[in-house]
Amino acid sequence: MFAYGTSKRSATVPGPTIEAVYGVDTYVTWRNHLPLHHILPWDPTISPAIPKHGGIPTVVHLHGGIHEPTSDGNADSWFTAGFKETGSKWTKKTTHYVNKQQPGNMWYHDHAAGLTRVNLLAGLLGSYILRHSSVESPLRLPTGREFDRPLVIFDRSFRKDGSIYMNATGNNPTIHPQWQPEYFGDAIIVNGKAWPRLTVRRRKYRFRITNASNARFFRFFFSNGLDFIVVGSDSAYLAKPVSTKSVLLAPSEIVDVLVDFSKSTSKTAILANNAPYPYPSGDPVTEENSKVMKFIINYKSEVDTSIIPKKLIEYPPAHVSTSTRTRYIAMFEYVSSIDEPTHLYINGLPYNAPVTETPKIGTSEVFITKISLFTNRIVQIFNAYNNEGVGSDKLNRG
Ligand SMILES: [Cu+2]
Repeated sequence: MFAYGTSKRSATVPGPTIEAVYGVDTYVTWRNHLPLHHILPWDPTISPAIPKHGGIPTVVHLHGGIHEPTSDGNADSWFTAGFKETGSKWTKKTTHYVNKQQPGNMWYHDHAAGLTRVNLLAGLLGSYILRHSSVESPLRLPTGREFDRPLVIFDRSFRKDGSIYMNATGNNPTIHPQWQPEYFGDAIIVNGKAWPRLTVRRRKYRFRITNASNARFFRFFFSNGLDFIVVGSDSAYLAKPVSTKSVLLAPSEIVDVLVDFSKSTSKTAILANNAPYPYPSGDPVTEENSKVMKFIINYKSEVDTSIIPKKLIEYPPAHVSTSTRTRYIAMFEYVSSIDEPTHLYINGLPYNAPVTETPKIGTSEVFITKISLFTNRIVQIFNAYNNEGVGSDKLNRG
């Protein structure tokens, strides 16, 4: 595995959860201690970062963070061990996250050009929570390490010896020998464990659930019919809680939910998944990937001072009338003669083409986006990593 941590011994997958406080800067010097050779197959034909002197390039992107472009983990800001070699956009060793946005959930992950797919699979990902106590305490949601927990969920396949397995043959082997636009693993992993269980008290909990899969959607539900009370989506709260029996989560999305185990009529509850893969018209889930996590619910009733508030946080709406411009963004997936994807372009241009869109900070614009699909695969690809790699990063480069 590749893992984030403050030392080799304490590194974990997912990496340590970074808890930031509104208005207090976070500075992180990310250092690269990755080995000389990758543990997973990668493809030299999709323009990955390839250092001249070897090593594995990496750079960290904080997904959902609002901060300066030089701290954003541009795909070309990669660096190798000891900062021996750096990508064309690399500027500095220490990233600066200002933490001046609304409280909510983000995640950090590798973002190196052409390698994000495999570096993430190898384990380079973790949660980042921004807290703002004067805004959040009045909500009286469940708090503290025991009752407010991040759940980072992804799918992986393993060899018998426990190492990660990834098929090394590309979908278009004559064009891209190893590149597969999607990865689906057999087992479901929560916070680094396959099908874990957690004993919970008969009360409300808050779970910040990140879908850190490369391509798998999850449609979560509880085997005993418990509700999810959704309070947030990605890095923002909803205006008011929404109660639902199932939650659909695309790759890279984060849902923030409350679960009230005092409402359970059974002793156990299984967090399950029934999203076909690829979503929505792929294979049905199997025994291995339909079960996510088991909760064992304590018998004893509890005093629970947390509440489900009537209102959460309302944000000012985006005003279309004050927008300065409308842009048309067409995303297109090209396929080979065997109907397998070969590459993705935006407005007919590849990622490394010169910048065409240069919106100004502080202005509002309308983007009309058209995604042309040969398969439903592209929705997942864009929702996952290439959206940042190709879409918003491209805009950031201006
Ligand atoms: Cu991301």
